[in-house]
Amino acid sequence: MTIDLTPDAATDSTTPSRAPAGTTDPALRSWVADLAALTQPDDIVWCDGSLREADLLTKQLVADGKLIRLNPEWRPNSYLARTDPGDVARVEDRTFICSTYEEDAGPTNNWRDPREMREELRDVFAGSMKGRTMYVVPFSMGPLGGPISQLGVEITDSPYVVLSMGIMTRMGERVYRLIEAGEPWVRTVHSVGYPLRDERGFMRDDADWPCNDTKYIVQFPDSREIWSFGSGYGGNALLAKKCFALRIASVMGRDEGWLAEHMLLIKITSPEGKAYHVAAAFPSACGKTNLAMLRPTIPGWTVETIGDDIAWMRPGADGRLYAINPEAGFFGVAPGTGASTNPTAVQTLWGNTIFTNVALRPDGDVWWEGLTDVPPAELTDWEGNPWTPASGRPAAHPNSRFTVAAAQCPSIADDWDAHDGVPIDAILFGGRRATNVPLVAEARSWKHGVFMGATISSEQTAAAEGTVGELRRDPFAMLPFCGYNMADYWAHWVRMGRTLGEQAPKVFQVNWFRKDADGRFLWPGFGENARVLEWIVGRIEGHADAVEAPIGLLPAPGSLDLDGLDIAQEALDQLFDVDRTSWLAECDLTEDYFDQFGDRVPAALRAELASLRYHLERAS
Ligand code: TSX
Ligand code: MN
Repeated sequence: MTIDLTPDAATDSTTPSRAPAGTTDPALRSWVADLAALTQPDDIVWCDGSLREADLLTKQLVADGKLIRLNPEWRPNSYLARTDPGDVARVEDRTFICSTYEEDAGPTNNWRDPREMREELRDVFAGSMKGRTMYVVPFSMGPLGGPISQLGVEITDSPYVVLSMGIMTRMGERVYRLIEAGEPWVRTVHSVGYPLRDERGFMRDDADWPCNDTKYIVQFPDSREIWSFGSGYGGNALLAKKCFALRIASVMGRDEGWLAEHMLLIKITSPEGKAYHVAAAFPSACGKTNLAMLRPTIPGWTVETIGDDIAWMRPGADGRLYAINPEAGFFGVAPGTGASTNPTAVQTLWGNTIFTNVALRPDGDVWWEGLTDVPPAELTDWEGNPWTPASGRPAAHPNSRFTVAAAQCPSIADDWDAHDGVPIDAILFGGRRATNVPLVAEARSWKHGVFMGATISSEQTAAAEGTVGELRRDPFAMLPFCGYNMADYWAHWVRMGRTLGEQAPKVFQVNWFRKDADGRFLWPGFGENARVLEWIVGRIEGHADAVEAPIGLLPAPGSLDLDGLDIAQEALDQLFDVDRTSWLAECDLTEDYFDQFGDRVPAALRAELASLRYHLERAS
């Protein structure tokens, strides 16, 4: 089954006065024409972002066996996609930053010479869309025309990507109009790298999940361009997300004075009815989406969702820092999402959801590890094979995902898509630390907060990740996502503090994952984290007390609300213990870490490290 979505066919009789899809913008038209000449698709479709378009693409994918329609009684308008078993995650070793100079990519990125890479990509993309349709996907990151928003266009030969982009971004025709009016836009190109016609014109059958063993995820920060080849999955293929909203946007932010961050955004309302907005950076597997959808256990407090992954922040006219969630949907990890860990996410997924690599139930619904305590007796696993609880392997891939509109989240905040963004009151930096890092500590200054962000780390939890207990550093949770030299990024954060001055948000370090000597979590986490948020709000309002510790300001005894919580004093003491010896040892590791960036580390961070050592040595 093929469906003609060419401009003429898209102008149906029900909308006689509608202009043909596409754009009159000469730069966009010639860019698309050049790419078509290079990749040689059979057809070009100018997407308009309409429901009708999504519906036609979905029907085509289902007819071709590329999407499984879930039982609409349980999961209306929802679908399951199964990827190639070799195309299940982002490919960091094939992710390249092609700045003019290698030093501008820095020691934590794979740098390639942009001229050489351009030549290489010409060969790789030549004829890569033969036999396929090329889709032109116009999108806005953030509210259309908003002061913090940005436009982009993704060229892709994957209809799964078009559907996903329709959920994850504000995709649609109005973006063409803004481009025609002269708004800048980011060029992004994607091919699954599986042409259906060979050099001599012979057709081959399509693969169930077309992709290529050779993959490229390439960012050109100078020309703000993205080229992705060989993968149809997630961050490799939905180029608006990690590639644009973090890697390219971080460079734009550096050059233009704003911040593109790997942060969730929430709105907290106190019992007095006052609202606060908080941004928080956590590395992966720390429960960012869970915090974004937190249900407070303490009476009178509410937490509402603005974003679960990315925040763009820019100083507003009043000098405060304003943030938007540039995305329009959640691309969340399914395993571990269940009634006890995140009931709000489970409710969000009631319908209109694309699931990728989860398990299929005999009744046509989906399942993954952690959705329910007891697994179903029979399932089809993520690879399409029969599965029972005795199979001894996960039914859903550990990195399986849901793709769903943010607007469908029951805890979505009324101001989640505010045109001008929301004013940020506090920034949180978290890691997964079994030792050393207390439940919460307030930074003594903006610079101290930047130091907290730059030193985010997690202990290895599995042998596969390296030596168990060893620190894995993930500064600002941006390690795989910073589009330039990480040390320059820290310097940019220090600069932003100067711009914001007295209006800069307060900064806090949090850690839900500290353990006792027997390996038991000391803090119940999840909804109880609202107690930490309450103390943070108390600090903003100036009524919660803090005590000086070498590493920052800790809650004064009695200032953290523990009413109704069964936690022993001994556990509390351990939760906030600052051990001089192990902290001094960690300072040595931090110095080694900084040293790999040489003299590009901002002096302010070297000074913060010296100050931390001084405070630790002075403490008795
Ligand atoms: O997301 C988590 N959060 C943040 C919630 C708002 N997780 C899951 C992380 C994996 C993605 C957590 N896990 C949190 C947490 O605060 N805390 C923990 C650790 C933990 C796990 C189970 C218990 C307690 C702590 N269970 C009991 O106390 C019974
Ligand atoms: Mn993320």
